[in-house]
Amino acid sequence: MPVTTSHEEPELIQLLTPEGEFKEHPDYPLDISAEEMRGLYRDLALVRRLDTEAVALQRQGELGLWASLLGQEAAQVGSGRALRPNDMAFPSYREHGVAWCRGVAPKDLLALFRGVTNGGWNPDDHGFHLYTIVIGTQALHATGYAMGIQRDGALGEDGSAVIVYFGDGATSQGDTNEAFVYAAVNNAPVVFFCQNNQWAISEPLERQSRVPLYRRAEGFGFPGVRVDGNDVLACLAVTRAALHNAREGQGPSLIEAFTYRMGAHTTSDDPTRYRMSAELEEWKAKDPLLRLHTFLTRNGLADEAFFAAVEEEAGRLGERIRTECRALPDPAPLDIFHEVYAEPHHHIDRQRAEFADYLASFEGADAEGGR
Ligand SMILES: Cc1ncc(C[n+]2csc(CCOP(=O)(O)OP(=O)(O)O)c2C)c(N)n1
Ligand SMILES: [Mg+2]
Repeated sequence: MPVTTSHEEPELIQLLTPEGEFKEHPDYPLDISAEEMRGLYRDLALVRRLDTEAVALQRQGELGLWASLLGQEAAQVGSGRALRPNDMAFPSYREHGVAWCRGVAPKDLLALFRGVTNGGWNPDDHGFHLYTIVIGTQALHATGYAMGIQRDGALGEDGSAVIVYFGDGATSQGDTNEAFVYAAVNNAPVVFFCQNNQWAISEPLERQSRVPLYRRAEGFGFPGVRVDGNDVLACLAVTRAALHNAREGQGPSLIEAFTYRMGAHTTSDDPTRYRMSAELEEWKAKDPLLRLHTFLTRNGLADEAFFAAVEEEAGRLGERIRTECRALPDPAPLDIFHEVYAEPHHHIDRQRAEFADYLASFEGADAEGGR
């Protein structure tokens, strides 16, 4: 890993420039067909559409909240498509693009943000764990899971590796740093994938670190690399290499995907209160979809008919999302107490009884809290 001192510009791994030109990188040769590249474009366009629809549904009162991935599509699709079926991903709350790559149905993501489920999907069915709101905690879960893989002897070419997603703000959290220590000393097969979107709600990156985030890894004793998070090809190549190394028993690594949160932190936030619009304009020019569109077009790898078909598919997806979201069934009020713990627990039992009494105090209520 090249070591940069703080006065030098950090190296940014990039295969596709913002202008859509492909540049080889000696450390990250990319083995990819034209069809796979078109597939990546389709993923990017469809997850952007999923996100746009979800923001609109929240504005219409159909969702309680939404955390937009706008601008981070390439970081998520590139890394998500680098995963193999038997790898396990641990997301935070913004990884809708990774969820998409892991085959989680959009309506299952929406159910969580509509408040009609406590989970949404079975992690084992998708190799994609449940969303985590508590910042950084999933880094420990992922590290523990990776140590389990190691102890099961499930490494090697056909084995499994783990990837964990978190933000720039999460690098200041104790859990994340503890996970770094544990992963390092145990040589755990885990890839720490930090989407540095420059903001932690209203806190800018300068409030998190005096050194580029990827260089934190060095102090913990594992490699760190900064990749252009708006370049889907570079994200794919760098994550593939990191997962390969993890599977081969070379231990953890940190990928800092340098990107930008183009939207609000969540639909409850107003970023115009704390950041300049010039910053947004600068990042618009680095749009992850646009550069792949330019590259595919210029090199004759995709034609107008292809892009029109993707657009049409996005329209159908949007319609499906709107219909499915509105059709999501409301749970009975007491369902919230189910599956909090695997075993019965007296605190939960007491809370359920109290809540049931409260619900029963309404006229016409039934025993399950329904009306
Ligand atoms: C332990 C903990 N502290 C504080 C919060 C409140 N909180 C929610 S999101 C967030 C910012 C996280 O920023 P970052 O890690 O950069 O991720 P991003 O939202 O930018 O994807 C904070 C502080 C929380 N959810 N958990
Ligand atoms: Mg952030």
